[in-house]
Amino acid sequence: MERGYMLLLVVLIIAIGRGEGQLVENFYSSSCPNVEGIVRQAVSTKFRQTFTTIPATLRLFFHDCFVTGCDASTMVSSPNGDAEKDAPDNLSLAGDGFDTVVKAKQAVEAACPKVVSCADILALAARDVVVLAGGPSFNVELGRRDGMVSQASLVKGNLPEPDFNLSQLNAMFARNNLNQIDMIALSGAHTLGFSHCNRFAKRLYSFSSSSPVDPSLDAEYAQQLMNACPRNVDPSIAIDMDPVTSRTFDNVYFQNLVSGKGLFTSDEVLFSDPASQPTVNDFAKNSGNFNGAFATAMRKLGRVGVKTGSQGRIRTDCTVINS
Ligand code: HEM
Ligand SMILES: *[C@@H]1O[C@H](CO)[C@@H](O)[C@H](O)[C@H]1NC(C)=O
Ligand SMILES: CC(=O)N[C@H]1CO[C@H](CO)[C@@H](O)[C@@H]1O
Repeated sequence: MERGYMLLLVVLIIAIGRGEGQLVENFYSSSCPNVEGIVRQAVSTKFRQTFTTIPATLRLFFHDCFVTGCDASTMVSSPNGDAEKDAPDNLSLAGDGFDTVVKAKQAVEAACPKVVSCADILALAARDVVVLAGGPSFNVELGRRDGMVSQASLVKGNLPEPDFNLSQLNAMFARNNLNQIDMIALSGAHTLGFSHCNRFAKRLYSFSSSSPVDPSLDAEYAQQLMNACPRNVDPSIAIDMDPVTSRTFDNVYFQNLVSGKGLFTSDEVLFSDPASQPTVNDFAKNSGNFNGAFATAMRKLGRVGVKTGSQGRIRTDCTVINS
């Protein structure tokens, strides 16, 4: 038998033997060979229109994967207003992330109709925005199918809250096969993007009966936050999560944690809890270690709850479940 076929056969046997759908990097090599370039092009066009493309797309991928798996269920719009994106956390999912995937899907459909899932396009776009912001590149595994369910009620309890402590964070990430190092690396996504004031106001004004301001916050940073987010501030006001290099994907997020400038409790606790502090110190000092851990964790995140083979479907319109 020819060598190539032999190899293919071995790969097939291994895949079948595992008995579960596996993602592979070259899933579309014959059905849509240019898919990566097409998505990259659409993402960079969108990025030239607005920087928000970057944080919005990255966060959309995270939310999609943590709620019923990486199946683009978060992309769906419901006429009744009860899809995943309609859950209270929606307010903060910036429209530009959805638009990025819609645009990329249109470009992909023009070249290879009904072949590439919205879930895979979102996974590729999430990698591409990290690269555009100066972060590490990595290969994206493909072969996800799009989910058939998108319900607001499924969001609650599946996304971490900004007041979580280390054990709560670890528990929620562990449910998604992500360990503490993955969790810390992925939290580094907060090197980009915005948060609305209400997500951390408690740390400034009503932390505890003995101390209204969270003592783990650097005093100067706390004052800066109070200036940007006075009590009863307009709820649409949002501030940079990385006060130093908000538009660059870098390890400054971890340096901020070391100096008491983590915006959420869930950020700062990564440094203040001795169980995670060594990893934060490592990532703060060594951007290569952070980049490597982030790339590894993003690939693991992309495997969460995926539908493969005959499960789910390939949507033609990412926002319509049965399209
Ligand atoms: C570790 C637990 C996490 C918590 C508690 C958390 C919580 C939050 C909150 C509350 C916001 C602000 C939303 C707003 O007010 O607009 C936010 C923003 C953001 N999060 Fe997370 N997050 C976590 C992990 C992640 C992960 C794993 C990623 C991606 C890999 C991510 C990516 C982002 C991005 C990029 C933004 C900025 C969004 C924008 O500017 O549009 N987060 N996160
Ligand atoms: C974290 O929070 C949970 C829930 O509030 C609590 O039961 C647990 O004791 C906390 N753990 C630490 C280390 O503070
Ligand atoms: C932009 C958007 O879809 N907002 C909705 C978010 O969810 C609340 C209810 O939780 C709706 O009232 C908003 O219309």
